[in-house]
Amino acid sequence: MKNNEAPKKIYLKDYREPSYWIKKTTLDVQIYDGHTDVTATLLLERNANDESRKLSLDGDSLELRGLTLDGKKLDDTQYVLDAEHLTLENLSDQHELIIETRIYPETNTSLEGLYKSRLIYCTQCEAEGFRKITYYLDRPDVMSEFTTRITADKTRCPILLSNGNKIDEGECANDRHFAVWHDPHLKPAYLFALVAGELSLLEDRFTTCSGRDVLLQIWVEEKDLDKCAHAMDSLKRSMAWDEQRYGREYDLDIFMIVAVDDFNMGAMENKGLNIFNTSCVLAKKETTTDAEFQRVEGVVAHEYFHNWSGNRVTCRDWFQLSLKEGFTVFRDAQFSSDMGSATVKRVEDVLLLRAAQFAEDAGPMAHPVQPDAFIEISNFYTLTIYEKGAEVVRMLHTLLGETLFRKGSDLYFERHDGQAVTIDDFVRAMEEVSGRDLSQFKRWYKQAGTPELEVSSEYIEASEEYVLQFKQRCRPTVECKEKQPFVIPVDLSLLGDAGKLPLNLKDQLDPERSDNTRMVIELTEAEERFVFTGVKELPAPALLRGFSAPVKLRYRYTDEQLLRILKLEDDGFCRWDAAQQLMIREIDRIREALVADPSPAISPALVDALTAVLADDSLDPAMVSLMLTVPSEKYLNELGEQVEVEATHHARQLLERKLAKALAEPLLQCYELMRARQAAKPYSVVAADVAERALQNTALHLLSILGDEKSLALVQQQFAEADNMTDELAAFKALVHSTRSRFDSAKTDAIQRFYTKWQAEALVVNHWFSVQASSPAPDVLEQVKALMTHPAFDMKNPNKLRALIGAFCNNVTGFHNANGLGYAFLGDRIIELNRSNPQIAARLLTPLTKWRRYDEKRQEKMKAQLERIQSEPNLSKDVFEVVSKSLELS
Ligand code: B3K
Ligand code: ZN
Repeated sequence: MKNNEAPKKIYLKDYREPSYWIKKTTLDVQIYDGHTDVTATLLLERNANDESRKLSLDGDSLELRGLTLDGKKLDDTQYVLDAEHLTLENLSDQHELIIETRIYPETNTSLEGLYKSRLIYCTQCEAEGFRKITYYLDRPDVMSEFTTRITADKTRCPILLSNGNKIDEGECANDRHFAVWHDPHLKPAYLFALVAGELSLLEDRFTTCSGRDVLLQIWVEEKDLDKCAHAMDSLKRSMAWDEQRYGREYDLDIFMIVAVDDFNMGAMENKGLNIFNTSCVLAKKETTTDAEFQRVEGVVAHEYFHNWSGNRVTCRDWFQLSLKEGFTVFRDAQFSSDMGSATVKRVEDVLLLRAAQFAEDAGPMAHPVQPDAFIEISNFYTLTIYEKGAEVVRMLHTLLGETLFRKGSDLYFERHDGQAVTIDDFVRAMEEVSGRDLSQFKRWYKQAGTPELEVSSEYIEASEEYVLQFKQRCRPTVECKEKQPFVIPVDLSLLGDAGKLPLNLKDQLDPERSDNTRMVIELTEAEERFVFTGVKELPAPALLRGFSAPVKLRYRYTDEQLLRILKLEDDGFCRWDAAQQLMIREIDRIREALVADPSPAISPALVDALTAVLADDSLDPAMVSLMLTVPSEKYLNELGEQVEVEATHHARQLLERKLAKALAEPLLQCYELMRARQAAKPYSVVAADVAERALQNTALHLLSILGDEKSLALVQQQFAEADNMTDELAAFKALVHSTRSRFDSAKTDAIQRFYTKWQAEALVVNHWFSVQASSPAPDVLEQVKALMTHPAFDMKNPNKLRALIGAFCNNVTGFHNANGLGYAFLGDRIIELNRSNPQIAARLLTPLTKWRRYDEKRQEKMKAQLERIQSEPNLSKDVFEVVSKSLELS
């Protein structure tokens, strides 16, 4: 996009069906060293619902070399070609159009369309990348039958893959060979994929519920073949789970996963040929942390589940993106809960929502789960579409219950199989099976922003009544100033001194959804009041159990009430949240006290409560670990109106120090116990073992803060002895992030050793970058700049960019250093990346977009960088949209 051109905004309200359908798409792809020639044969059929006889095909960065309509070559007076379209007019009802284009995968650094990752040719077409391969109706409602012939050099590209089943292969002249793939399922172009290169294979099989035999293949570079077992196992479990839980069976004879190093996101659900970032496939204990093992499992499942929620039933247009993404994230979250610990998974999801999605909702890129306008769709693969979208589906599940929800999803899949549909179609299926009117519920899709739920209570001892008063409000966002009330399911219970109290509502609710001591009430009004009767003592209300709605809850809990919830509530999320709230309070107190006292005391009640948590054998060690984890700076900074960079950092650091000191003894015991348990058995990633390592390493982190000889020795010992990456990385981080001078030489030594040991493992080297980039050291920016010149760094590889630049920009004290140099550094990188990889540039920009939340001086400096980026010539649509929205007057 040139600076003086206004970029076009696309609106949901302007949706129109295409003028033509593409019944069949036959691709002939000739890969040569340096360029690739693509011949696309399109069988066109006029859309009877549309009068136009004009066909405007999308194209981007293509070299048109020939156009043949029904066997006749067209000259350039017979079509119109501009930078984004190839247009033909006065067409008939049916045509065969042959388009010849030349493309340059070797120099395609955008990682969209056909590109080369190291030695492997691969594609990424979602959302609008297919138009970088050939001219096409590159929109998800145009579904076509694809046949793809790939021809390439036999030695350089022995493996040739595309969607569907291989129907032919053979040799050609000049040491070349070909393969022909046919996909019997109609699909939009965004699900097209092609891979060519030298790849090694892990193979397995799966028998579906109806007895069909499916070949499973994972293709990777040979050196990584020993890291595929976990992904294969995850795939088989996903296939079985989707049959059991959703009645969805796989539909081709082969399912392939290919791993490549250069990939803009985690993975892509192309029909029958998923392409993955290596970071979401490869796993083995020496090189992979537990969190990464779980991510591999989750992403493999997510992409596999898309085969139904996304591929068989796809989106009509990109405004419906959350139809497939929100639903599929919900499905993968259910899967992960079933495979591991449901509470831990829930807490992790809430952490992400609160620290990042709520921030998105409060920032300039805020948009509804179903956006109504965009400039560049790539900017809308957001936490709102994915995570909030999943929360919305989760609320539907809560409101309908498992049985009706399943009926609704069955109806949705059956009714719309093979179609490109909308979010309304999904909700309609849920309405039909439940008989509920979900029109108000749909506001979750239409209104952006995080609702704030203020709750107050009153206990009337004389009448034994307990009143809960709810007020919801949602701040205005660009697309909607006056928000209408949301439907908010509030899962709650009341805790007395000795445990749960029976719940009796004055105005009876559906008894099926409430048992005696727990119920889900549904808020629908801006203000509502619920009266519980027969309440014999002043209770502590456990509100939003399981985080039943993505809202900001405000209730003035007393410390005593939080401690009671922490002790007595059976919902793990609420217990954890009570611990978090106690810590947040403590941090607030410290921040205030610090003005007069450099070392304020912390509340003994908190220490006692955490001591009890540590001593409680009945608790899952993973929960203990989470409860001992002080809220992140990122989350703390979300809580107030204005971010107080230094004050929050210091108060948080102080709380950690004081807790470490006060809990030193039980922490050490716990650390040793977990280590001993681990030492007594072989490594495994079952939830119970992951939990023990999590607690061991949380304890190690806190102990390392003590900074004494003993803790240094402990960390060094773990670093030296670890036989798995979870433990090794935890120790490495403890060394590198230590602010104690006693750790200095061990730190330098560890940085050296870690790199020397792992230099051949790209994914481990990414940890090496990100641990250093997230260090609290005052000279972290200098270190990051130095690391950019390290031979292992590569500006073209998104994983490396995220590991070094991304980690630094999320390092609150480093990036937001008052000198503003962090901002200028990011500005430089964005300007560079705007040219090579606009998608990644726009994404890395996120921390700068939040400039309005900082003090005046920082605001000025952040804004200056945004303005500098905005004034760049040839700004990509991606970066333009984010920068201009950030600078718009609010
Ligand atoms: N559907 C892809 C994301 C594509 C992003 C394009 N910019 C991965 C996923 O959500 O499964
Ligand atoms: Zn997805």
